[in-house]
Amino acid sequence: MVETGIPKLDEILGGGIPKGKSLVYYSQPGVEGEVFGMQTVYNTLKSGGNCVFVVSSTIPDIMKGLFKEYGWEIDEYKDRLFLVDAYNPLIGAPSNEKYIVSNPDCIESFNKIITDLIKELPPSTIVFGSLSTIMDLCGEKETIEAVRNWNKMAMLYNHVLVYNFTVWPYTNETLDIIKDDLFNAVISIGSIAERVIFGQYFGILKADWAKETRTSMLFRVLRPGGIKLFIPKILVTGPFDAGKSTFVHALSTQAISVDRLGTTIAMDHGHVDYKGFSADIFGTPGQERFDPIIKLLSGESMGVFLVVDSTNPADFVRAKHMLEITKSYGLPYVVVANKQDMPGALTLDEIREQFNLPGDVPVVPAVAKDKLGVFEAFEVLINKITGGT
Ligand SMILES: Nc1nc2c(ncn2[C@@H]2O[C@H](COP(=O)(O)OP(=O)(O)O)[C@@H](O)[C@H]2O)c(=O)[nH]1
Ligand SMILES: [Mg+2]
Repeated sequence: MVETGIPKLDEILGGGIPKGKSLVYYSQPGVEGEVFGMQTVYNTLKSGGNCVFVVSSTIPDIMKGLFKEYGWEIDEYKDRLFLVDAYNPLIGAPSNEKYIVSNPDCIESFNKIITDLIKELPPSTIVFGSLSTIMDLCGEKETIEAVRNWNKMAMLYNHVLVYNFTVWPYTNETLDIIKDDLFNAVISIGSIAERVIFGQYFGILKADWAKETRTSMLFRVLRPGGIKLFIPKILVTGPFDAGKSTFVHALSTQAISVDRLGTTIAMDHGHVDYKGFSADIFGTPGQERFDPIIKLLSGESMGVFLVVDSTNPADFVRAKHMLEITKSYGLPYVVVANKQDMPGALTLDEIREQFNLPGDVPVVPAVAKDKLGVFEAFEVLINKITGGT
C-alpha cells in the first residue's frame, strides 16, 4: 500500500493505494487540486518510498519552491525523488533535471521516458503534476491511450500511479473515460461557491479495491501544513464554571476568551490543529440568558462538546437542558467529564446514568486544567462528525 497522505482518505481507502493501482485527483477548476498530488509525493518520500514526479505545468524550480511553502523539504530525499522536467523544453529553457521530456507537445516523448522509468525503477509512486496540461499539449485521445498503457504497465511492475487532473472543458467522451474507465480510483475535488469560494471538499467517486463510500470532506490548504480536513465550527457548551474556557484553551493552538468583563459575556474562540484536522471551536457562555446564543451557534456547528463538572451533579439539570438545545439540531456530541482530578468526582458510568445517555454517546474523562483528556475528546468527536471508527 502507498498512503496518499491526505487526511482521512487513506482510512477510507482501506490503508491507501495498493501496488499496481492508479488514482486520479479529479478537480474542478479554481480549487486547490494540485496540492493533492504534491502531498502524495511528499508522503511517499517521508515514508521511505521512491517517487517520480512529472512536472508539466511550471518550471521544476518553481515547483520545488511550492513544496517549501507547504513546509515539505523534498531536498532531503533527493536520492529517492526523480523529477521529470516536461516544462523547460517547451519554453526553450535549459533544464537541470536528469529526466527531460524533450518535446512536451508530443505524447511519444512522454511515452519514452515514462515507460523507461516504469521498467527500470523498483516499485515506486509515480505522480503526474498535471495530466490536463499533457492533454492540452498532446491531444485528448493520444494522452488517454498513453495513460491506459502506463496504468497497465504499472500493474505489471507494481508501481502506484497518481494523476492530478483539472476538469477543463474537454469533450464529454474524454471526461467520461477519465471518471469511469481509465483509473482504479477517482477522487473528486470541488468547491462550495456562491460568488466566492467559501469551502472546498473532496470525495471518493470510485475506488475498485475499497468499499465504495460517498462521504465528502471539507478541507483547507495551510502554508505550511498542506491539506487539512476542515471542521468550520465545533461548539463547547456546559454550565457555568464547568471548565469550558479552560477546555477551549487546552485544545487550541491559539485561543481568545472574551471574559475580561466579569461574567457578563464569556465567549471563547479557539483553533485546533491536530492529526490532519483544522477546526474552529466556540465556547458559549453558560448562563441561561445566553441560550439564544447556543441556539444560533448550534445551527452552524458540526458537533458539540458538553463540558460538565464531574463533582457537581447539582448542575446536571442545567447541562441536560443545554444538551436539549443542541440536540434539536441533530448534532453529534461528546460529554466531557471534567475535573476528574477532584475528590468526589463521579465516575463515567455514574455520569452516563445521571444523564440517561444512549450507549452510542461517548463520555470522555478529562482534567482540562492539566490538558488531560482534551485531545482524546477531540478525536472522539471528530470521528463522530466524519463517520470514522
Ligand atoms: N480541579 C480542576 N479545576 C478545573 C479544571 N478545569 C477547569 N478548572 C477550574 O474551574 C474553574 C472554572 O473554569 P472555566 O474554564 O472558567 O469554566 P467555564 O465557566 O465553564 O468557562 C476555573 O477556576 C478553572 O481553573 C479541572 O480539570 N480540574
Ligand atoms: Mg468561561
